[in-house]
Amino acid sequence: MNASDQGRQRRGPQVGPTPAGEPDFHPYHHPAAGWGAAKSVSKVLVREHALLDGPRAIMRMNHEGDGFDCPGCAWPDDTKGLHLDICENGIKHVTWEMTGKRVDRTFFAEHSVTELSGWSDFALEDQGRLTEPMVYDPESDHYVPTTWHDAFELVGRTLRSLDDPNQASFYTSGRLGNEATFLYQLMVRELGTNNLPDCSNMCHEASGRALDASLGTGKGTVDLKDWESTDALFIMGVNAASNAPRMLTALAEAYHRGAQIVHINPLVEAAATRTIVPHDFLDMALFKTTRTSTFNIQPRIGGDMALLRGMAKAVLEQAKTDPKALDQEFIERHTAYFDAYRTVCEDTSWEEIERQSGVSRADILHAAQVYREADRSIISWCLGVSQHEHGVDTVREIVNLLLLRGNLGREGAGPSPVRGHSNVQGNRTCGIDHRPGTEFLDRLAEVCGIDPPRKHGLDTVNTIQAMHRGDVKVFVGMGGNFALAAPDTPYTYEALRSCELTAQVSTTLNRSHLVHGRQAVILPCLGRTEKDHQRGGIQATSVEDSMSMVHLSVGMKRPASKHLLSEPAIIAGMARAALPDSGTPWDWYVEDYDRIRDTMAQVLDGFEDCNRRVRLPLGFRIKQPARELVFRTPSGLAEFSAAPLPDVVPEPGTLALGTMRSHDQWNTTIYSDNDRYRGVKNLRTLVFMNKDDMRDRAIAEFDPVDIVSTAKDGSERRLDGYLAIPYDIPRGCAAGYMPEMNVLCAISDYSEQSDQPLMKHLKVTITRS
Ligand SMILES: Nc1nc2c(c(=O)[nH]1)N[C@H]1C(S)=C(S)[C@@H](COP(=O)(O)OP(=O)(O)OC[C@H]3O[C@@H](n4cnc5c(=O)[nH]c(N)nc54)[C@H](O)[C@@H]3O)O[C@H]1N2
Ligand SMILES: Nc1nc2c(c(=O)[nH]1)N[C@H]1C(S)=C(S)[C@@H](COP(=O)(O)OP(=O)(O)OC[C@H]3O[C@@H](n4cnc5c(=O)[nH]c(N)nc54)[C@H](O)[C@@H]3O)O[C@H]1N2
Ligand SMILES: [Mo]
Repeated sequence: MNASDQGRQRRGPQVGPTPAGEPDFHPYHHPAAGWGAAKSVSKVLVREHALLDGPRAIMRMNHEGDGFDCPGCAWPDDTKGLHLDICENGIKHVTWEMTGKRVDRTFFAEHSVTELSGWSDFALEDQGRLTEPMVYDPESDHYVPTTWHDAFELVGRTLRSLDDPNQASFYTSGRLGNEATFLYQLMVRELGTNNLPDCSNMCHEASGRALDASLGTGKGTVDLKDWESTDALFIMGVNAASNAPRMLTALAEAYHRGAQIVHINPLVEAAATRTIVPHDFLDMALFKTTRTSTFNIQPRIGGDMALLRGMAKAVLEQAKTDPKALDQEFIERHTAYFDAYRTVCEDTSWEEIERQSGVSRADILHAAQVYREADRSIISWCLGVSQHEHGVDTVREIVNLLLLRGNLGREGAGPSPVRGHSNVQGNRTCGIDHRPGTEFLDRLAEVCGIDPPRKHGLDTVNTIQAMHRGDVKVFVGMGGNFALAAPDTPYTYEALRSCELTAQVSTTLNRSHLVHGRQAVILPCLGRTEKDHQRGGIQATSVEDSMSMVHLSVGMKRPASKHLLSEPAIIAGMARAALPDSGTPWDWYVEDYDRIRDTMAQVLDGFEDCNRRVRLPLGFRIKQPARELVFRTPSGLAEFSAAPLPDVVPEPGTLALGTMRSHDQWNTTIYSDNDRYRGVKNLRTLVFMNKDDMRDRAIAEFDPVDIVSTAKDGSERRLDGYLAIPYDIPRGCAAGYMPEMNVLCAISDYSEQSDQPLMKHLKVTITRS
């Protein structure tokens, strides 16, 4: 650990900008989106010098035919065709990529790595776009320019020198387009390893595992049309107004239609109140607001499974006198293990359900009534449900509840996870999986003529531990910001620093370039908004959204620098250098991405004829067997689960702390230290607490507090001097921002069910500093 890291230890990393003023907190009472959003957008456009290009690009974003896919979240595009479906945070995100600022060789000559290590993450990213490949020079402690050829040679040579290909690990952040993804996993498997950790290991791993076990598919089964026709929406553990803002439009439409909208979240987030429909300019002009909620429930952190169990119990109790409460025919024809589930519901007492959920029986009964009275229901969720010890059981409980009333395989009904990064779902579809299936590997072997390894590889947490032990010596980061996004910041830093080589493919400067191995390279790539010229002309890349729609994205902007390469070209360059005897036509693939898609069509389920279908106006939807009531489970049926309720009630004196995003950030990229919808200004180093929990500890608003987490193995981690904010959150719960709070998340604290770090449920004590 170097000196600047030590200084950062107690107060944690300085991630956000230096505050522009005094911290401020005033609960927000305005609708989500609308003019506040518009104002915030114009500020970003000015700051990034993108006033001319910005608006032009925004008009092309998410457009049918020739636009580029918003590189922001994975919410699907409007199905009604040509439609300007944009949001504040999508615009901020695009503008960040299109910034006029540049990180060039002069910048690196002026600032050593040690100096840059003392900068905030905000300041690093704020330097703008990387412009040419750079290699770390240990003599001078500076990054110095290198050629693409030499950079690839360094990566190739180091990979070739390993005793075992499993000594390398290849991370993916969910931005990577499908074609690059396919080439990347092909290279990695041709090298001989399945070490393919990805951001999904920290995100929706639990959802994938649960849906797979229950329904034989790793994905949700509904699309936007279903959202448009459902009678009841249950929105769990997502801050949609900030993280999936285009959902606001769907919620407002649902409300107008008379649908019920139940939000389940320890915090009443802005999407659970009212909105001004983000792209309805008339509504904006008239300040016309629409409600986006009919009922809000605030469970304790981790209390969702008990709440869902209570709803199921209520439905089953009702069924004793009202046979229509259940869809008996559906249960008999399409499901297995119903009796075991009914028994576990009957055996779970209401007292236990109320205690574990933190919700009154009356409120649970009301939610159950909404569910029972709806002909068609959708349950949607995000990280508030998945990043827990019992994330898999909880998502399976969501499916259990849906199955009771046959809410599957028909319009307006089903499970609908909200995915994170814009192509995180496509990454998994196209082979980023450390536990690949036999069928997929067989086809990859046959079509691509390689002999892929069969042994499962390392995920994110296991990669960090293996680097720390010295078992993994090469780390390749395909996008993302691994150093800061991963749990246990100091431990992850040590792990990365013990590597022989770290190679980062990135668009902007970030922490992962400064926390590096003995050798390090930065490989700067084109962003999604930029024109990708190859021998075969301008290339398009395909992406898959949260609802399994695959469509093309075409960049339209002049690249940030003439030295940038596309991600497929960078992968091909590394592959050629690492696999000199490869029979894979790497360069031929990169000349024309249609050729990659032709191979994908032969290997990937649901990609048949994809070159034609992806060019249809709205692209194509990957077939979902579960949607057709075909279940690839051991029983061939949808399987109820009957897990016991976990104990999530904090021990006396301790609190359950969840880490989350502010409104003005994209994961590790921080736009400002404001969190508009939660009423916070000029402050990120905060902790939201219940006012009674504050009173018990003699903590007043803005008092500095010390937060100490205790890991499963008993070890402690701490952050000192965070400011306490009284907030409408259940007793025993607290919340603060990622990535700062990763310092509190022990590497050993991951779910036994999914290996996901417990980022939403840290056991902490909080005392006045
Ligand atoms: N603008 C913007 N958009 C983004 C991102 C971004 O950083 N910025 N990140 C993208 C990515 S990668 C992802 S994965 C998604 C993340 O989207 P979210 O899941 O919305 O992300 P978080 O900010 O972690 O918010 C978690 C939410 O869960 C709630 N919560 C916490 N604990 C619990 C619990 O025990 N039960 C329930 N029911 N709720 C709980 C919190 O109050 C909060 O509302 O967003 C994507 N979109
Ligand atoms: N405590 C805590 N930690 C968390 C979470 C949490 O809720 N709490 N959430 C977790 C989740 S859900 C996720 S998804 C991870 C996010 O983890 P990551 O995906 O690893 O992190 P990001 O911050 O999204 O990555 C940002 C970087 O990506 C690079 N980048 C941007 N666009 C492109 C591109 O087009 N190509 C390439 N090659 N690079 C690009 C830029 O250099 C930028 O600095 O964090 C996880 N960490
Ligand atoms: Mo994510």
